[in-house]
Amino acid sequence: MIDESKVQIESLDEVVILESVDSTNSYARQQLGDLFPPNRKRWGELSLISTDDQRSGRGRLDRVWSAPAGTCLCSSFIIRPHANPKNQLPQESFHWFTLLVSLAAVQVWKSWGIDAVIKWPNDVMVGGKKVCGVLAQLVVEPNGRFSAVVGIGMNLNLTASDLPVDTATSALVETGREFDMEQALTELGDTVARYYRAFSAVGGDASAPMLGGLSLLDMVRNNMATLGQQVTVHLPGDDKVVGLAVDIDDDGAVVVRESDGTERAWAVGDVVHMRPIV
Ligand code: BT5
Repeated sequence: MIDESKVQIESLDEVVILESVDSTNSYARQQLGDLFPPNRKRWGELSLISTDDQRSGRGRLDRVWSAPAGTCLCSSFIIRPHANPKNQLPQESFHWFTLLVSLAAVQVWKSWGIDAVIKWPNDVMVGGKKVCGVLAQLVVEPNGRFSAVVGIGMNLNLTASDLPVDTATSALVETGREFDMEQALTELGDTVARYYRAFSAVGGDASAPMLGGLSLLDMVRNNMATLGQQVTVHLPGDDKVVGLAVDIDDDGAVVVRESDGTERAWAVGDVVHMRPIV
């Protein structure tokens, strides 16, 4: 169980720790669907719900996210730009939240001395294996305002035998040491808050310089393993496109150059999987 008293994140409006839950994303979406406005208002502009015992976690396309209780830090950020009258983030920029949270997680892992990278569209990888998955969902609140719930599972203290799939790894497996859940959560919360506020301050323009003069897009490009890789883009209905991942565009879509030189951008919603060709 995460000790709530050890989690102080000044930059967030609310931090709620649950002893266990089916899914932090579902829980967060229910909160935003509450018909009584004060129950939604309590979440302010940026809040966090976390547990280390998630019983029915989900990934994209209803895939399963799983880990034994006590090993994986499962969190959902509730993002409600409309709660702040000064926030000008347009709804079209919300699709950047997946990469923004992935980038924040990468920075946290790097601060622990672990060489983590983003794999487009929603994974954080270490040594070619997955350590975090991110799931962003758009929510329309009962008053018609748009919010987002961005969930992230962080594999901290799974042992080798706890790993649910052979494409997964954890901080414990990679370093041989245990990680403090409360500290990890504090670092993640603070980093996401910093990026979110910087991104809001530039009006959701991913190409605009923000932290240290770098744009969100620059930071994503600099931490993205996918670029320069030969990939197979798996589309719904068994269709596939093979090519070189050459860039991330202003909308966060991956640009793939096929063998005839054609370049096409693929948005996350179009793609079932994208796998490197090894
Ligand atoms: C994701 O989906 O990777 C997004 C996962 C988001 C999980 C968080 S936890 C908090 C919040 N609440 C939720 O209910 N969800 C979010 P996707 O790209 O579709 O990948 C899913 C695939 O990852 C599965 O099909 C497995 O192959 C693999 N997988 C499942 N559990 C894993 C784990 N613990 N570590 C690494 N890979 C895992």
